[in-house]
Order: sequence, then structure tokens, then C-alpha cells
Amino acid sequence: MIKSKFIVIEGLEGAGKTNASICIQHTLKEYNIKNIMLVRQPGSTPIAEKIRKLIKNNFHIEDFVKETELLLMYAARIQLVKKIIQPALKKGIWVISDRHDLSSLAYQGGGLGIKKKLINQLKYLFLKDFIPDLTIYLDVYPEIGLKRASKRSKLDRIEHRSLNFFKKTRESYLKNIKLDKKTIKINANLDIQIVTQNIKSQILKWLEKKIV
Ligand code: T5A
Repeated sequence: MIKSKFIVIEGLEGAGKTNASICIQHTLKEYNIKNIMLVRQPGSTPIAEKIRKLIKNNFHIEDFVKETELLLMYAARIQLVKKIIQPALKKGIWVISDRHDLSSLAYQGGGLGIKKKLINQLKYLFLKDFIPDLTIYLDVYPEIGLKRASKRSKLDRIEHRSLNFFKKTRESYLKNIKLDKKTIKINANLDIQIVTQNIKSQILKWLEKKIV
């Protein structure tokens, strides 16, 4: 039996993270892994969902200071990790998270320009060495991802940012994943069936390695 794992899906808006989390869940089930929990960040606890609403709302009277945005992302993350994710992993439940700390490095770091060192200090201060066992990064061009996202629903506060913001966010993702051996990059610009197939085969390969 494989010990329960923490799997994270990352990528820009419209990269297909919802589809990927369902695909990963199905693939794990085929492998006889039945105890699985899906969560999203920010969110997935009552308090973190309130923070999510606050972060996504379009405020017309006041702008967020970038550090406030970062701290809110971390507040929601810490709440979720300590209340839900870590206890679940201890009970043998596998956790698939739509986003985790790489999002903060990419959006608040790359996109908004907060220093990586500061974000990593924040991470270490509260989460120590708690890191994902695997990250699936869905790489999509911002032009494509935002088009998909705008077709799906009204754009939120962050999605209203400039194309340049999302270009910098993507660059940061690409830079950061190069340093992480536990991340698999998937081309998410392709047809959804091909993307799903590629995710599935990567997950199967990864699972095979875990049991050898
Ligand atoms: N954020 C979050 C930060 O800034 N810092 C942080 O630390 C964290 C944790 C979260 C926002 O918060 C920011 C990032 C976000 O702006 P959210 O609603 O969770 O808000 O935003 P997203 O996670 O980006 O949600 P999206 O729904 O936009 O992205 P998904 O889940 O990647 O996209 P998905 O799967 O819903 O797909 C969107 C549409 O595209 C289609 C789907 O069918 C759907 O209609 N699609 C495809 N179409 C064609 N080809 C493909 N390959 C397709 N894949 C999907």
C-alpha cells in the first residue's frame, strides 16, 4: 500500500485545473486508491471560503495592497492545511488541491512583484517543510486561458488584471518549476482530451515509481 499523498494542480486561469482534478481522482481510483479528498485554494473551509470571496470580489472603493493580498492567500492556506489537509493525510486520505503555494510565488511574486525570499520566509514560518508530494503544472498561454475563463463565467478581481500581469505570472511559474523535481509540466494549450490523456499517463507513471 502507498502512504497517502498530497497532490497539487497549478496553472493560470482556464488552464483546466477542474478537469485535471477529476482526471487525477479517477486515475487514483483505478489504482484502487479510494480515500480521496478534493480541495481548492483559497477556500475549502468556512473561514477560507470567506477569504476567497473577499479576494475575488471586485472592490470599487479601495484597492488591495499587494502584501495584504499575499497575507490573505496565506491565511486561507494555513487554515486549510492545518484544519483539513494535514489531518486528512494522517488518516490515510489522499488530498488533491486545486492550487497551493506555487500560486503565491507566481501571482503575488511574479505578477505583483513581491520578493520570492519574503514569500518563502512566510511559507517556512507557518508551514515549515510541508510540501506537495507531486505538482501537476498545466502550462497555458495567458491569451488562451483567459479566453476560456471569460467564456465560463464573469471575470473576478484578479482575472481583470492586464495580460502583462498574467505573462509575468506564467514566467514565474516556468522559472519556479524548473527548480522543483516533484513537478510535472503538461501542455494545457492542447485539446482537452489530449491534455486529460497526458495527465493520466503521467499520474500512472508516477504511481508505478511509488510502488517499486
Ligand atoms: N490566487 C490563488 C493567487 O493569486 N494566489 C494564490 O496563492 C492562490 C491560491 C483563484 C484566484 O486566486 C488567485 C488565482 C486565481 O485568480 P479561482 O476561481 O480558483 O480563483 O481561479 P482558477 O483556479 O484560475 O479557476 P479557473 O476555473 O479559471 O481555472 P481552471 O480550473 O484551471 O479552469 P477550468 O478547468 O474551470 O476551465 C475553464 C474553462 O476552460 C475549459 C473548461 O471546460 C472550462 O469551460 N477548458 C478547455 N477548453 C479547451 N481546451 C482545453 N484544453 C480546456 N481545458 C479547460
